[in-house]
Amino acid sequence: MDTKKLGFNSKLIHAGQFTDEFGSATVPIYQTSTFSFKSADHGAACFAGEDDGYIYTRIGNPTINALETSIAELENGYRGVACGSGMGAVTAVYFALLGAGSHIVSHNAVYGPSRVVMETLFKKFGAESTYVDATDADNVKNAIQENTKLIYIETPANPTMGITDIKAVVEVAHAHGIPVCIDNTFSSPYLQKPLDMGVDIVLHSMTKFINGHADIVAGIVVTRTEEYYAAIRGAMVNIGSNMDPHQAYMVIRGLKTLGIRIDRAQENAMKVAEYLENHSKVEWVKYPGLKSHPQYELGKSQMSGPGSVISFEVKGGFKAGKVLMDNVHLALLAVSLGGVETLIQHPASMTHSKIPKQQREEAHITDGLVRFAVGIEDIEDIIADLDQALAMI
Ligand code: LCS
Repeated sequence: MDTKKLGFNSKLIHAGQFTDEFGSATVPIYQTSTFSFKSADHGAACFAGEDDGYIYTRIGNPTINALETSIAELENGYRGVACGSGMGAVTAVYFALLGAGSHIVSHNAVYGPSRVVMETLFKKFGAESTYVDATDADNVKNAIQENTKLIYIETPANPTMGITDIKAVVEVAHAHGIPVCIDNTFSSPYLQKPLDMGVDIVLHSMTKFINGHADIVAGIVVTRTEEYYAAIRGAMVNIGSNMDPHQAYMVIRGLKTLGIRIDRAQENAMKVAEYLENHSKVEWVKYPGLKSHPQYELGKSQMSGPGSVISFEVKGGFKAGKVLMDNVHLALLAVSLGGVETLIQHPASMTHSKIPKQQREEAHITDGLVRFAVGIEDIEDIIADLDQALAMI
């Protein structure tokens, strides 16, 4: 079946899938580290790339390949490189495209470790980085240097929910011959398709929406061209940020319901955002579905829905935010997002705590910012939980 012609929700279930001699309805788990060759010549041909037979699971595995094929198709990309975690995917991209004397321009409010790894580990090896407010593409343009090898954007950004104009950044980058990588974790391919907007590389922490059940850590990179694919797969294989076959099976299982999960979560999120915006104890709310979001129109033009992550601050800042976090019962006080369960966390002391305070403030990650990842529970229960916790402030 040519799954490329199917609708998105049908692709979620059928793209990249294969069966075995028993007619298994799901992709089997090839829980093996290595694959035997038919002959010495066959082994040599596999290593030479003249035969596409499997060699070793760090290099490739049928279960992992099913997931890679599926996500690549959902993103309208060339091929995918699955990784053991979202950070495995981020660093595989950095390793493939950066080196001593090279430079990256990135958004100042990306997921904390995606920035910290550049400013600590990659810096140690002589790669430079500039973090700017990429929600204004002119800032990206002005930060480009002679040695800039990658523009790296997260949109919507974690945790500020700032939205970057993807097409504007692509235009600026490509005018200088620089590739663009978008971390599409917050939207998933269901809501946003960066490769269709001219982006070269897209990546995900599949720990979030794609798997969606808070039981797996995983990542993936999808490229538009063979050239970037080969470079990133090579990096992934050599640094060993590969996925495990059982992990791939779990992600495939979660992926199938991506569309209906996001539909429900963002319907809930819209109601939560409106509730928060009208609450007397709430200072501000940032959610791409609210007209008050500074890039509301841009968000609508490049995303088919606002997603289900909200950032907000209660009056009284961090002290009051702490009372809220300590008094919710349905929402779990936990990092991560994109699962079926509602989560609440405090970026300044948790996910973004390794970023110095001054840099956090420049990126609008204020000490009072609370991140709320809305799940698929009954909306009445989510709001009742928030209501009783806000009453404690
Ligand atoms: N990119 C984004 C946008 C993320 O939110 C995360 C994780 C990563 C990459 C890294 O993925 P991982 O290695 O964890 O699969 N974000 C987290 C968060 O906001 N709370 O906990 C993890």
